[in-house]
Amino acid sequence: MKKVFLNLLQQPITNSYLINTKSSTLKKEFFYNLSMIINLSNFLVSIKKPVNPKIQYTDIYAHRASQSKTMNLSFKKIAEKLKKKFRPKLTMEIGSNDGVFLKNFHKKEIVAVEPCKNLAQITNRNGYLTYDKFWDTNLARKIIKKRGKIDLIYSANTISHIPNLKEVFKAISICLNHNGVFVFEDPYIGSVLKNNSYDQFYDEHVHVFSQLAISNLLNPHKLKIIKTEILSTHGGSIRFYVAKKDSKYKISKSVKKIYDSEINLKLNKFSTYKKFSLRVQNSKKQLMKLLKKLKKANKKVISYGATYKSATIFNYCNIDKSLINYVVDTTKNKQWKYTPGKHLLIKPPIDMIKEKIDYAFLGAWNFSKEIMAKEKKFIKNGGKFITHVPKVRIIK
Ligand code: DWN
Repeated sequence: MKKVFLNLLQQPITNSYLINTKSSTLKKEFFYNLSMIINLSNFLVSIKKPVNPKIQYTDIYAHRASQSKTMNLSFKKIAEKLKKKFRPKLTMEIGSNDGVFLKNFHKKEIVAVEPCKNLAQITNRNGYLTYDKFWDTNLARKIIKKRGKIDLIYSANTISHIPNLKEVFKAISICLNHNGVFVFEDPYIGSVLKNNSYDQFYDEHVHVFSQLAISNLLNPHKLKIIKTEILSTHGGSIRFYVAKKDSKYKISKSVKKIYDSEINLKLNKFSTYKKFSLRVQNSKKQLMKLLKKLKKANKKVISYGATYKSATIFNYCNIDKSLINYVVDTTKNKQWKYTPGKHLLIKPPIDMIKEKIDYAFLGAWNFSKEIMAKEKKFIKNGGKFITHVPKVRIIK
């Protein structure tokens, strides 16, 4: 049985940055209802009615995974760790974005899958064979015909974006070597509940995983979780190591430990999600109260990082340019465009002191350490950051 626990109202497609705010452009903007459900038979948290991936992952996809030092370092670290541990002859990445993980491999040792043609073009140009297709069983068969079975499959922030997980895992089991390993990481529902980070729910995050849900979903494909890690990446992620049931791998203690902690957190109970939903409603009230108070006091407030996550916040809370002047972001192809739904202008990074900014809302709260380090002068000069995680507050 599937039950709705949270309604985040009408939302735009988070990747649809607008090039202008003419009424003819606004008329074409696509909105859908973002309601979250829990499937009480396998404990998977998903969007009730996901958007069609063909309108999400286009040749104008904006996000560039290489835009933060934190992520460059994190991908380098995991690439080195996986190479050392599994010594793969052939690796594949699903959802390779602009190649931030691929670049840690030799071009002949890795193949990539990336449905956004503009991104696949970047990595193909850099010499990494990239299939600009959606991950499915047809593609899996095509790849093994050309390259043979795969020793290591890695995927970050992609598997949770795919509506049909049955097809995903079937395709994995087709092309994974007998003793191959599939490693994937995505936002963790345990962290979302702990941090009240409801902005992890948006069109692309069709599912937000728990270990409980993933082990239920892998079972029919003769796949098993051999190890699980909880990560601080992106404000709380979960990394699964998956192998064939009859492979040489034993199940590590981490799997039982995380199972126990998820039962303890009651991730298998509807009431847990309902309570979370009340906290989200309260978070909205608190954020609106704070922003309205700052506006009344004539403070200049901007948002830092035109994240997909912040689209959920702005649209759910109804935050427009009457409350936040504009957004800053380092990604060139987001700059001088407008945020989806609420149409805040996105500027390149600015001198926050010269621009007389009083407060910056952390749209990219998951990089708060990196941002604070960059903006030391702003903070020293009396500038302040606002966050909504784990609760709405001005960071002291
Ligand atoms: O899963 C997904 C995650 C990993 O990335 C995608 N579906 C889409 C995207 O979501 P997001 O936009 O919420 O991700 P980030 O990585 O939190 O985005 C950070 C944004 O902030 C980027 O646009 C870059 C920007 N930024 C900045 O302007 N200055 C980041 C840092 C660290 C900075 O100093």
